[in-house]
Amino acid sequence: MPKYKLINFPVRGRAELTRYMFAQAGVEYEDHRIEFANWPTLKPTMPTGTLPVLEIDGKRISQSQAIARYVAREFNLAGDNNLEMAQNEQVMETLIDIDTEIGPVLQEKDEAKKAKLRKSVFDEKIKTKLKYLENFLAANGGEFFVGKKIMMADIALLASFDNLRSFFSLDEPFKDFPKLAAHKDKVSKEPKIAAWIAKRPESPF
Ligand SMILES: N[C@@H](CCC(=O)N[C@@H](CS)C(=O)NCC(=O)O)C(=O)O
Repeated sequence: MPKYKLINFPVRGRAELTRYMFAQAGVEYEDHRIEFANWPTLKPTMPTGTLPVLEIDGKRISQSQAIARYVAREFNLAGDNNLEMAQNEQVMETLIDIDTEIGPVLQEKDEAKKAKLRKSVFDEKIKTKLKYLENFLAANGGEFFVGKKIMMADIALLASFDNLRSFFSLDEPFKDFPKLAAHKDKVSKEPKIAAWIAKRPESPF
């Protein structure tokens, strides 16, 4: 087994999906969290000047999606055949589309405009995409996004729920999507994932 070191800021953020998958796979890794104050010195040493970065026996891989998909493939969470892999990625890409919608909300500095934008982006853009996700889940029987077991797409929905809750200040972003809400609850109670949630460091997002 290679030696894994996951480098990120002291947040869940873009690294949390990978942390969940390490937990689900029961694989040891170093969860290396760097202080923001040390970032200017470290930035030039990272492959794309960003975090997260995963070191695999000392080889650095950048880009959170490349990292997550590598880890999923290594630990049999990416799909058992080419079609299942595409179905997992279909969910992943829809979640990225949702993340892309969050960007302008985070960048808006004026609090009044931000509140308005937050509501319109959620109601008019993100809900449409949540509905697509609910359809994918329903089409596969409602329990898992793909096949008959937990995979990357299922875990990614949990990570995205957390982002939506943090960045939209919504207690229940899946209020109008009962299948997604039930699915996210079920994944968060998977024993190894629940154990990680219970022991992980506190962070604002
Ligand atoms: N596409 C990249 C984006 C990475 C990214 O923007 N990371 C932010 C933190 S979430 C970062 O490193 N910011 C510090 C900087 O750009 O100097 C990924 O998914 O990993």
